[in-house]
Amino acid sequence: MKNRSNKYVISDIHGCLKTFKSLLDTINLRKNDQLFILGDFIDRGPNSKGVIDYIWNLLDLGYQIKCTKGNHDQMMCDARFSLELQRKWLFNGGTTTIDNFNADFIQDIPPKYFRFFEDLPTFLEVDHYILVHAGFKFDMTNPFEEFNSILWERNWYENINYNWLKGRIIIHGHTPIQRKEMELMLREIDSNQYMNIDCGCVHKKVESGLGYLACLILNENRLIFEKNVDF
Ligand SMILES: [Mn+2]
Repeated sequence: MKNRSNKYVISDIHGCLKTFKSLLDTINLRKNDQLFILGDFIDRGPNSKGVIDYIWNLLDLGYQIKCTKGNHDQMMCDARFSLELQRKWLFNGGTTTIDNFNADFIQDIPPKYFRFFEDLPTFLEVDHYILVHAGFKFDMTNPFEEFNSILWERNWYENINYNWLKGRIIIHGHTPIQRKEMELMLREIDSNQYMNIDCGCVHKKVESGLGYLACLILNENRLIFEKNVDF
């Protein structure tokens, strides 16, 4: 029996709609819960369009979902503006996304999908957590303003400015890590003040510890792993 509201964080769904849905079943998401999704909704997986449609459907039904933007979501938006950027996106998994939309060209994708991504914040602050897709560059006066790092940064733990961070904990995705490593990271979350929740859902190699959609329950400091069921 679940009698209080939970705060769930997931990331990097990458078009894996079936896995996303089965995770929501597993956690038994309710309308008084809050679900935070940290970007990279699309690309590589089989149903990118379906992931966005399903999130809209849940929002229409009154579920509380807040999202941040990922580099793939930004790449799709940028792909409209030059052939070079389009090539970059297609090379990074955009071809499957174009197919999902039954589109021959990016211009055939309905504008509302681009608008959804464009309107997403780059980070969220929830309680003493900072939720972000990739990470931060800490040699900036204000890391919140370094848009490119927020979407793309990797290997930034050694550069954390704990004076700036104060008591806050950064929750992020973007860089797939193995399930075991994630479980270890959770044990250190309070001293490290960071936590990676990307278990490489779309990289279905469960034997090497990837291929899970991970979900962090913020208020319980607990992880749930949903095995990829999309392919
Ligand atoms: Mn990413």
